[in-house]
Amino acid sequence: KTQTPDQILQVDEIFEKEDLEWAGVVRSWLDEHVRDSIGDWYLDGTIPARELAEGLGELGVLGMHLEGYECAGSTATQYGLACRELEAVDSGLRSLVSVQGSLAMFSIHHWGSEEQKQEWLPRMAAGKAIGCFGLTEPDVGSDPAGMKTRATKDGSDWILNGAKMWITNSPVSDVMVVWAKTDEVNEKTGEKGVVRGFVVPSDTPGVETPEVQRKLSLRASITGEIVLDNVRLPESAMLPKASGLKGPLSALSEARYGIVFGVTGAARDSLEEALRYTDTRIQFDRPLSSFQISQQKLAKAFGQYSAITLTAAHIGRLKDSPAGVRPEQISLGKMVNVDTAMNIARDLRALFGGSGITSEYSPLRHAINLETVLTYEGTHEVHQLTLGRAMTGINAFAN
Ligand code: TGC
Ligand code: FAD
Repeated sequence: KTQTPDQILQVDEIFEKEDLEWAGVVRSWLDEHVRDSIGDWYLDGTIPARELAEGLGELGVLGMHLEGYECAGSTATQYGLACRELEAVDSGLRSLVSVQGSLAMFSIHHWGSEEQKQEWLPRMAAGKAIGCFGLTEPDVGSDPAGMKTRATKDGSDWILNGAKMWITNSPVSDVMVVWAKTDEVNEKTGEKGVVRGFVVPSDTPGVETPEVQRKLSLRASITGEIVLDNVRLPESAMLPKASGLKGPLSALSEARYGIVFGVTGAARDSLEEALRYTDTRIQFDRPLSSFQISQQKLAKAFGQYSAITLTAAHIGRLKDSPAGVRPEQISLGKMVNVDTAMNIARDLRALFGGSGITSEYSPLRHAINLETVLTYEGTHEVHQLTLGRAMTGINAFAN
């Protein structure tokens, strides 16, 4: 008699029944619409973002944790469980949902004017408008305080100049949340330059979004630049409530939270696939699953999967609690869960022998995708240093 990892772990004692039922709905939708195609999209280096966004909008996962404006207003745990199912298929799919709901929609929802919310959020929740989020620049990644993109005033208009790099979905977006520095005096430094957010329709004259080519990781996701050449925007394009790095960092907290849950899906899928394969592949007249070394690999991966699932559940509960979750707690989850999920996927890949390097089986695809996840939304090292700072009180990022 065999048991699945989730049966041994008794996930129904970790999460509420109705939340797991919701995860089941997401999983069934993905089985029907995505799972069979993902290997081909990965090899082709693309994803049908527009068609998928509309489907995911109907399913109700885009901005599902936000209130009002045709968003579902679900709990953080329910949102996390949706991310887990999405990333069990591919990190690129979870990225699409993270960028839409946690980065672009959250920024407008949290920091935007009523008009901005009315204009964009219902369409984005339905997947009829695709959003992206431009923080990183060619010369500025881990240290966004050093951004070079500038927003200057011309009468009541804003003029944006600069470039953003590595922006998920910029080439297929309808709207961009772009972070730039204005000429205002920064109260902390006493120098000119305050980080502000701008809601930029992607067809605004002066905006270009060349696609990043030749990626080896996160291939089922579209990545681009945002080039801003004298982009003129009305005064109303600025997010009125965001001033300083807190604006983008608050959105990053939301998306990092989704990753904490999401990567447990990639780990679970690797484990389930390895169990299926080792059960049917015969060598030396025995199934691979009967060898002690195979079982050791499976048991080790299962132990690690259990730990990251419990970590995600804990952080979800904190986020759903009245006090909320703190940035360093999210850093803990992102640092541990991404690294561990990547190790699980990589170790299990070996059980597939030669077949494991093809797109027929998911663990290597997950492991390679997780290389990107380790880097974006704050690199592994940024989260280590965030935790180091929280524990020692010393900022080791810079002098
Ligand atoms: P620090 O001095 O710590 O903070 C500046 C202000 O921000 C506040 N804050 C936060 N607020 C909300 N949530 C958070 N997580 C926050 N973290 C900080 C903080 O309270 C402060 O507010 P105030 O009022 O005092 O001004 O800032 P720092 O300069 O020390 O931060 C350093 C560091 C390295 C931690 C930060 O710059 C950082 O996180 N860097 C990493 C950059 C990053 O993650 N980029 C990601 C780009 S987006 C992306 O990758 C999308 S991938 C999408 C996909 O496809 O899924
Ligand atoms: P760098 O910051 O140059 O870091 C290089 C190395 O130096 C890393 O190992 C880093 O940890 C290390 N390092 C840097 N500073 C320190 C320090 N103080 N101490 C110790 N080590 C340090 N960004 C967006 O804004 N929007 C998006 O939608 C988006 N999507 C992305 C999609 C993909 C596929 C990828 C790959 C990236 C995406 N990013 C996005 C960008 C991503 O957030 C950045 O790549 C990331 O923040 C790291 O920045 P960087 O690449 O410039 O690396």
